[in-house]
Amino acid sequence: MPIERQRAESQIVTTAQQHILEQQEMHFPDAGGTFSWLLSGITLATRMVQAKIRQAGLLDVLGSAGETNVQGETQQKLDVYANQALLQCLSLRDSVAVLVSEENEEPVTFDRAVQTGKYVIFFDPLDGSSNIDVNVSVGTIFSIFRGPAKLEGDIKSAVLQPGSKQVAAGYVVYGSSTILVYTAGRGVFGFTLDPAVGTYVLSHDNLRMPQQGNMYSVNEAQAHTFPEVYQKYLCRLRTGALGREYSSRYVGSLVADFHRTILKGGVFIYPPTKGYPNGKLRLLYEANPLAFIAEQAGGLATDGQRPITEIQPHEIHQRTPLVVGSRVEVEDFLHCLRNGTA
Ligand code: P6P
Repeated sequence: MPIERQRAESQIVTTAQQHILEQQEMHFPDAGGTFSWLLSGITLATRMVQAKIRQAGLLDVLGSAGETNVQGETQQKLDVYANQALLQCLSLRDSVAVLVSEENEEPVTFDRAVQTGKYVIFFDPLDGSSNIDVNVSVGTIFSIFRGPAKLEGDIKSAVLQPGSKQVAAGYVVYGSSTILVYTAGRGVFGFTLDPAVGTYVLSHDNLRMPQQGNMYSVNEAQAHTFPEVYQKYLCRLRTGALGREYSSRYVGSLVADFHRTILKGGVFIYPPTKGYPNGKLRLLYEANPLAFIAEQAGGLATDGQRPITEIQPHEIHQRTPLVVGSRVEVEDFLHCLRNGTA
């Protein structure tokens, strides 16, 4: 093979933009470019956020912004920046009809012409932000639905859709490297940001979650307040009932814990607790997108009653218990639930 061709082939990289366009041409030919243009708004915002995070200690962007968000949580300065970056980048995409953010009490709507505004996007702009000051990985999570052609009257019916209606979902983990993971319903793909170029490059093609892992992820300090079936299930993991020894790994940053789980297998659990009887994690912009990604990668996600993606939401900031991970571990949990025994 001539040298030039060898060199060319060895240097072929696929950027997120190219990949999204290919996915769109293959599976959303009627999107007419709006879907890829929409996703480019998200990737742009995350590149802005990662640039701020990388300079956090130098730019006085650490620490509290002095406000609390709709969840009653103290907003970190980077929370505010990340939220503004996503709102700004996505508001410029005229295919966006509604934006729902963890940081905003009410949905943000846009009075688009009927034929343009068609997507409803949910996002947690900077999940795990309380970890920022101690340099622990944080993340952005997003979920995309189609909305009605025209938003009329109460828009909540447009936004309160079950996760099975998602057309795409993804997250960016700002860790030792910045990685975008997304699905548009035809597999899961990961892209690592090349900081020298400022471009996301395909690094995890058709990502599949191992059928079984050897790590479980839960806040052990709360275990005594978990419902009994969760405590019995954890005992099974700790005592080798699933045929192998498990290690406990818990970062306390959902995107970091989930990213490890999708790559290495195992299970992440946020059960009902004394402090959060309905679970702490939010359905629409945390559990739904991660559940969609997990299912597309061959895993499972449940709230203990039903698959996460089958929950009919009743409130945009509602919380849910979450058990998500490899098929073997989650099916064993469901078995414990059905039989009420470990
Ligand atoms: P706990 C971060 O605040 C977060 O919302 C998720 O990123 C994380 O998984 C969870 O809370 C950690 O909660 O109660 O274990 O500190």
